[in-house]
Amino acid sequence: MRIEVRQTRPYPDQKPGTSGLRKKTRVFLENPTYLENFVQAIFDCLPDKAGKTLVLGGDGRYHNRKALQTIIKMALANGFGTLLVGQGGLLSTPAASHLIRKYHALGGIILSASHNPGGPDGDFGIKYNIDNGGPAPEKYTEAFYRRSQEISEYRIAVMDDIDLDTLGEHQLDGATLRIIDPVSDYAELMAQLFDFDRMRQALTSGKVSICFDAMHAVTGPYAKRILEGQLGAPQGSVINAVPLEDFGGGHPDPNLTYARELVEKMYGPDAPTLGAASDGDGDRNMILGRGFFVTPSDSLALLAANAHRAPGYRAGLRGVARSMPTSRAVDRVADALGIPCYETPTGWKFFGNLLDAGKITLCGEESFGTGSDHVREKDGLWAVLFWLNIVVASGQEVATLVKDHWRRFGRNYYTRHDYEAIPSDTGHAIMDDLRRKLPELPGQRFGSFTARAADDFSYTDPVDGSVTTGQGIRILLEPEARLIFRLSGTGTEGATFRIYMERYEPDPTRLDLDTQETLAELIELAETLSQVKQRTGRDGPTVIT
Ligand code: VG1
Ligand code: CO
Repeated sequence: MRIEVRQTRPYPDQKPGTSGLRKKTRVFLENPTYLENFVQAIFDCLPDKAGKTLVLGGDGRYHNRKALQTIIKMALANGFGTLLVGQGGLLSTPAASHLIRKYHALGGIILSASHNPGGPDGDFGIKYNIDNGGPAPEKYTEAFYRRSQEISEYRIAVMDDIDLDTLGEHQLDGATLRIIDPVSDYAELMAQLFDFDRMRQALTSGKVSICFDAMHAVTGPYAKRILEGQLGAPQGSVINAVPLEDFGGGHPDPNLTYARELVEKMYGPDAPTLGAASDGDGDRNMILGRGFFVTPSDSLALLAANAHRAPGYRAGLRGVARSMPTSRAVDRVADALGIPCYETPTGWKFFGNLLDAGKITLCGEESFGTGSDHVREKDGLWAVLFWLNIVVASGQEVATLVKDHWRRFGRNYYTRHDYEAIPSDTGHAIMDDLRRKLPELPGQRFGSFTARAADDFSYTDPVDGSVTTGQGIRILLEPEARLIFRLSGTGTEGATFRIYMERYEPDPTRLDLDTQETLAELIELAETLSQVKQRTGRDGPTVIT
């Protein structure tokens, strides 16, 4: 194995966002060494990599295999001792997180642009996870970026491509490369957390049924093996199960708009008990009952309230956490359980310290992300199995579980409106103006609401004291409601402006209202304050969740 040191020059735009470096696939294809520069920048920031283990895989999208071959050769040239690579180049984000932990790896590289479409005209991405299995915290991502701005060379082994499809071990000049089954370690972990015996009984007897839409993304093989294989759900319970480079031309985002096949089934006459979908890299989840959609914020609250029904969580929860824009439904459950509830900035990297320190057991985001201390990423299939376990153990319909939850805790009506791909300048100008308005907001009356407080969210990590500022404009209202504005950190085109609206309803006779109607006054207030429609010339959001 010959190692070459090749000259290169920095690219100015390699700053990781909410979840790694995410760009148009074209950027990776058209700029030679774009991937190499970023990977070398990561490796340069890891001082003790000699002989260590690195986990590698991706969501199978276009360019996954080629990029992986390059990264393998670079990892070998940079002195790693063992490489664990998912067969076919596949690893879901949560499975990669688990492998890093289980095999005490130094870290892992996951190739994915998550729920963004793939293909030459779609998106591609690369993220690094540290030794706890979680996304690299900001002090790492900032260091990667700084390094990428001064990089002048990268190291690569000159060798043939590795056969990614055959399981087994390769010895390469003292280093070991293992092509591993991407599913088995993960499946074993799930069996430890949930009541597989009871779930199998319910599924094979037909008492409970499920439809899981893998959206032609990475969870297909995982869901097939676990739901149909281990738990005995009838063949065909998992749909769109084969991972494709272009996700079958679809948008692997599990929401009511993009998971159309599943939604039609769940609102049709033969709907199964539970419907679910996951995203490109397998960390997001959407939960549906018969003719019923569970908002991700409610899902987190309900999992917290019912966690004791699953064997892995029977001992109770130490605490919970949610990202700032996620609805406050889980806060009420934490109150009732007498456990702490933390509020973090958007992005899974902020949960890592809380999980490592044992301060929380469950956490989640409004963006279809839920997870626990079993790994250090959000975990789509885990959430689905958790719901299945709760449905089986309670013997209740999804809708009944949620409505009972609302009766007990009240309901946090919640919606998010996205204005995607607006000009960057406009996005920043809207945020700047909102920021300027902050001091005058408290005490102001807006229709039936009064602003109680308003700030630009900043977070002090309770474990390491690190401070993260500028995480979104937050307006707290009376009676209890919130309005939040922020710019996305995962987009690859212009800016995406997100508005999050929430209103708490304790009245038991008002728990079945239409979400958009009951939030109409807040939706209008968001427009008054931000003028987003006028300033973008749009007549409404591009996506509503
Ligand atoms: C979005 C979501 C955020 C999530 C992130 C990564 O970020 O809002 O909650 O953690 O995507 O999810 P942003 O900055 O665009 O709002 V995934 O499934 O891409 O790993
Ligand atoms: Co994802």
